[in-house]
Amino acid sequence: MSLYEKSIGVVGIPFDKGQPCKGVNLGPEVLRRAGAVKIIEQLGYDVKDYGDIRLEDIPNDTSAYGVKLPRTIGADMRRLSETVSQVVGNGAICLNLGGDHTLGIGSINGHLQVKPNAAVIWIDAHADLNPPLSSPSGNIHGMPLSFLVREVQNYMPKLPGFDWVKPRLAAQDIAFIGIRDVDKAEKMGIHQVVEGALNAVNPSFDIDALDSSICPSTGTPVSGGLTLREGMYIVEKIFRTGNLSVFDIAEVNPKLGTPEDVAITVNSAMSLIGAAFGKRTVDFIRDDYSIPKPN
Ligand code: 5AB
Ligand code: MN
Ligand code: MN
Ligand code: MN
Repeated sequence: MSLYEKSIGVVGIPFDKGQPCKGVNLGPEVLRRAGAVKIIEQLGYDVKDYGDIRLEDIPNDTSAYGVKLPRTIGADMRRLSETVSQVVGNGAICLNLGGDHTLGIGSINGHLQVKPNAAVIWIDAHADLNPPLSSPSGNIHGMPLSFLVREVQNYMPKLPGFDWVKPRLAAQDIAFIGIRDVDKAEKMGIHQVVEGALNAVNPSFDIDALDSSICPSTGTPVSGGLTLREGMYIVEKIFRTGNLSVFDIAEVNPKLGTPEDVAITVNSAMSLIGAAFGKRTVDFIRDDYSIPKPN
């Protein structure tokens, strides 16, 4: 089956509770408006848009181990996990439009529930591997992998709202790309993925993996990052493995920066989505084309 004959389920996660900047909840809206669904439909896929996931607002949700709104966030990620399981379980590729990068918890948990051997490619300026007690900020968008990686569980407190998450991911099944701002505790967990071991791949792309000049509208920009071509090359390569299973794009915040900053950032995100689903940047010459001769 040609890669383009697969179905794609699009899921919006208008979620911003994992970090302090307002506006990242508008990510799905701004990406849809820029044509995120259209761009993949035009590539020939059968696309089903699941809309945005419903988010909770649980009263009296007191902090635990420095994490704000744990029960609410746990319920939101549980719903995302169930949706991703459903999409992947139906044989489709899941495209998650964030939202802050907390979404990695729901996305990867749901994916691994259906495909336990999936490998994760974490494309980010940050490792997002802080257990709550070693987090310098208390922001859960810097912690998603700590919930999922088996080797970190000795450092994980029992956070209310998260008893459903299963640490199914082995450290050796994660590749980190673009990392350049790592906290002390995170340094211990970084491993390389074995290329040959890929069967289902879950690239989780935090837009801040790119150089901050091409993603100014994000909450935690870091200079010295990937160029757009490098970012596209990575996801093109993943596409060509034929094993793309879930793709996350996170941390686009249209409330940060000037309108031009937002346009640059959204444009970068759209280029990555297109490349991840096989949009060619160069139009290949058709077989039946011949160069017209002058009379
Ligand atoms: B992002 C930091 N490591 O834990 C922390 O943008 C930043 O999803 C986390 O990668 C950045 O607060 C989270 C200092
Ligand atoms: Mn980041
Ligand atoms: Mn991140
Ligand atoms: Mn960020």
